[in-house]
Amino acid sequence: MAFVIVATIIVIGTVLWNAVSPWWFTPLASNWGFLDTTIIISLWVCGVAFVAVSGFIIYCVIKFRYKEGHKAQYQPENTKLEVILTVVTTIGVVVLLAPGLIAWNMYIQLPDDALEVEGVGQQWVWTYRFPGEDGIYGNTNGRLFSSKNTFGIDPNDPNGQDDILIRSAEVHLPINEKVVFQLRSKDVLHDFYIPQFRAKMDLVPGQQSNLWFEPTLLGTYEVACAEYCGTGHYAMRGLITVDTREDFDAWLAEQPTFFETLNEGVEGQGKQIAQTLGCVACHSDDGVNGIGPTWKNTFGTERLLDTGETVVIDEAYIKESIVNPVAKIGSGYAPVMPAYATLSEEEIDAITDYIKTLSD
Ligand SMILES: [Cu+2]
Repeated sequence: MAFVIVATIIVIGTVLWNAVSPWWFTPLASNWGFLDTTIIISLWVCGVAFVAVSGFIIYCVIKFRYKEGHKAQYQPENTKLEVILTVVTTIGVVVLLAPGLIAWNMYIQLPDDALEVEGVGQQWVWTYRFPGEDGIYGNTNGRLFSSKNTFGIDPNDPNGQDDILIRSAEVHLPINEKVVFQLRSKDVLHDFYIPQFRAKMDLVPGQQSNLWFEPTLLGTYEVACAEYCGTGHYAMRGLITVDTREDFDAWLAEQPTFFETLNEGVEGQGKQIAQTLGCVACHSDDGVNGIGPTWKNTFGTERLLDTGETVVIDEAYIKESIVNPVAKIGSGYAPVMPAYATLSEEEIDAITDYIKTLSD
């Protein structure tokens, strides 16, 4: 009897939990309502099966409990029951699978009339590129990556000159317009995921993957990397702001083209390099320590090292830490920073200058 009571409480509790739980989807902000429908259909199929099977077990425990003089019967064949179970199970499995196949088919049919944006993932930042006025992206090549050309765009390709580069983690999109994200990764597997859009796609190094959706709600939404990609994975966050078309156009007009970034002065270059190399994923500029120590108000101060010695944070220490990070590890930090030995003297100076400006 104890089993019957416990099982009944579990079944009723599970149903109630699903009915009244505050844990539910965030409000939908894209066209992908069908994905919610698919999940709800699956929940219903599984829920009905769970209640039916549990109910049947509870019924059997009560009905066939031990009684003096009663004997079990052996009934190896029951065609009618087998047919019913096979048909019901088949319907259940079809209802579980079919909506997912339909949704996937819609998901991979890219619309022709969509806005195109390239999303680039790297450990541990997102950046974006629009094809510019000509609507054609410039060719890219992994060999061309540098701190000045973080997208690896061919500087001799005329199609690339007007490409608009978003060298920060925040990108804007116009509301109620279809958008196709062409996704590529510079290093390892990442996954571009915006929970409110129900849209998600892996980035595979050496390949382009596509993700399309249509934002339907104004607002700012977080892009979370949904594929474990190293120590800084949790910090690999981006933002998508959905604007009206006018606001979007105004924002886009402020962003630099590839041609402009090639010819920009040294001012702000350190910040830009820190941004695009991904330094900022671990080193904040607001005083909060992350995977690495913050850069805010640290220049000129002393740092305790894991060896127990202290070191003054001066230009020499910063430069050494960029090209050979494990030489002097701050106490309490893991030696996980990659060495940036290929940066030019000029680039290292730019980053060092930038770090200096962050101290009063
Ligand atoms: Cu990632």
